[in-house]
Amino acid sequence: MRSTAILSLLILLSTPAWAADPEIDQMLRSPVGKDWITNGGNLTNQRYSTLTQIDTTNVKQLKGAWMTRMKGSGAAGKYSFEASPLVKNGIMYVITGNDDVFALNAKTGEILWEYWSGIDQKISTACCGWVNRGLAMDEGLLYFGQLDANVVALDMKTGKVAWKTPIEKWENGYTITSAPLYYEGLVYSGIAGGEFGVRGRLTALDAKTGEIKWRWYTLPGPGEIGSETWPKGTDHSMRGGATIWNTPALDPQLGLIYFAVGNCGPDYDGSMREGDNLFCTSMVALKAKTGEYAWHFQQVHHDIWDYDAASPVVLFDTVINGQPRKGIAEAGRTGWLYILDRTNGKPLIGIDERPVPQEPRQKTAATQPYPKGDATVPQCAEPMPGLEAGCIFTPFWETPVLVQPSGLGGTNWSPVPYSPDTGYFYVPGTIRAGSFARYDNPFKLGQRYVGGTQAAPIGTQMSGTFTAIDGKTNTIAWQHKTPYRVGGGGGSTVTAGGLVFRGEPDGNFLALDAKTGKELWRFQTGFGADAPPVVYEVDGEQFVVIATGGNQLQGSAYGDAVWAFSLKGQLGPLWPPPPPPTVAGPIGPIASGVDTVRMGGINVEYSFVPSRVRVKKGDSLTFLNVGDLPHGATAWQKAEWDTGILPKGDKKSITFNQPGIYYYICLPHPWMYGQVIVEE
Ligand SMILES: [Cu+2]
Repeated sequence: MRSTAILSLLILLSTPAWAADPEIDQMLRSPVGKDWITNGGNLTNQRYSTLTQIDTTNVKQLKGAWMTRMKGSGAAGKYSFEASPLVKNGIMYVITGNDDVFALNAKTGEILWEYWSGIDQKISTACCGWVNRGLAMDEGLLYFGQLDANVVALDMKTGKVAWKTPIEKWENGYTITSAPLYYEGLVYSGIAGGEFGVRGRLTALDAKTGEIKWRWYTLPGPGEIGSETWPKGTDHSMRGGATIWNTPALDPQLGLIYFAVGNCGPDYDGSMREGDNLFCTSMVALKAKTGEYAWHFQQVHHDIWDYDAASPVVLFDTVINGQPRKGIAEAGRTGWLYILDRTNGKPLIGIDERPVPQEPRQKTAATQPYPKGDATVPQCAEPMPGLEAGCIFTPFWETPVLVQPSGLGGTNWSPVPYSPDTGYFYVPGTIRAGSFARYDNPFKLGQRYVGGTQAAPIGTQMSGTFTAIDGKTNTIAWQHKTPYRVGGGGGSTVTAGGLVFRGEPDGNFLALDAKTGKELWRFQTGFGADAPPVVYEVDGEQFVVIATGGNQLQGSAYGDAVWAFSLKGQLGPLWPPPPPPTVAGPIGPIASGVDTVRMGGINVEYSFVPSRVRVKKGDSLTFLNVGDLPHGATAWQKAEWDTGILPKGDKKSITFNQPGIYYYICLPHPWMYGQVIVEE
């Protein structure tokens, strides 16, 4: 009896506090087959499917197998539908921009259960649209973060809440938009809020109970590793942003978890945060069980351009100079792919520190890392009248400077797949210049804390690139110019059938030859196809699925549809939705029945709210300055109306007697713009 008791005690002591799920853990370590059980396919985030039924020879026959609407969830202008659906044993799990979860029969699209999040519709701290990038699972539970900064677990069979753990409060600027990662009994979640003066962190929760096991702050406290890169004796690092926008990757052999960290806050004002500002805009490795620091690599020192590392890191194995190497890559908003050795964080192909232009008031870093190889987007802005045009790392102060890439691209949140067959990474990129200027922006809890602007001046051309980058050389294997910005939210997936699948913001879903880039198939889904697709198999039939519900930041057509395709599919394409803008100008819903436009509204100094208004001929609109700076509204191009410059608190009414569509700007701040539509 006694020895049995001791034995039981020993077993209890030797069992980790978390309970692992052997079947799922094994699948997470393996190549992706018939099921797609985590956001990036498996622990590598490669988004590479070994399924080969659909290949380069037969993809032309692909048609819609089913299309299911998510009952209106997330179907409005404030939302993006960017989640990768998960599939296990013939059941699909999808989460919408409202954090509502649906379980579907993956073969037929029939809805099996639904979870309505009921999140507070007053959440005001979602920087970039209401969005959820996906789920994680083990054998019994589904895991996800919500915009209200809770991590939630649902019973996979019923959709009932198993546990719910607050990580923070949305009122304090914190939101969750990334898909978590599950592995060996832990759920790892990032947190967003980099534009709200938050302190970024990775949180590890017990998968069974939701108990927080550890946190690793991306912003060091006094005396911690990296604290020497912040000004001594200040607490700027405590609100320095550095949030985690995407799903980590994990190497079980090395026992390390990897993730990318976003920009510093305040985004555009570095004047009070002298130093490199770790771990902003960095790739980081921690010990996966304990959260202990292992290594980091900073992509941009002392970031003042909002150059987040927002795309998920990708693990891959390669051979360089005859040596097998363990690699990790991440596509930055700088337009470069950063390729490192994942055992130690050192560059695998080469990254040079080069001197860059200086602006002493911004406390700019003396040098910046320049990866060897090719960038996927131009790194200088096209000149525009009246604006100084600069290149990557051109600094600025209060006079606007046009810089490309801006903070919305090269590669933003979109994932980047890797094919071990081609050795290529498939990198979406945004081309859009930003007019960068710094301004004073005192910190207030839960308010935007960005210290400047990077809006695209009205009339700026916006487009994109889709590039295959050779992982051995970091050079372009092939590249497509795309008519729209990509890289903001969509993404792609690659298969052993030799295909890259990717959506377009204009609703088209494409299949490309992974080796050559040749387009082999295209299908109009009827909604903005701005999510990364997923590949799976049920009853011997291979499917490709994509959420098509548009993207708030891209301006692609919103909706609530999930489309699945197969070789046996019977459904044809839908009518094309309105395409997204290719020239910068006011976007968003058109407000009717409004008599006031607030300048500097919703705590955004350089804004007109609402930015688009419809009035009747003869109506008046009052422009009211609720910002801190003087602003005006002046008709753009040939129209003849002008409020003049209005100091804080002042207002001026304009009567519209001529029907037409009018754009207007603020003359001192030409990146502020709005639209008035005057109807008969
Ligand atoms: Cu202004």
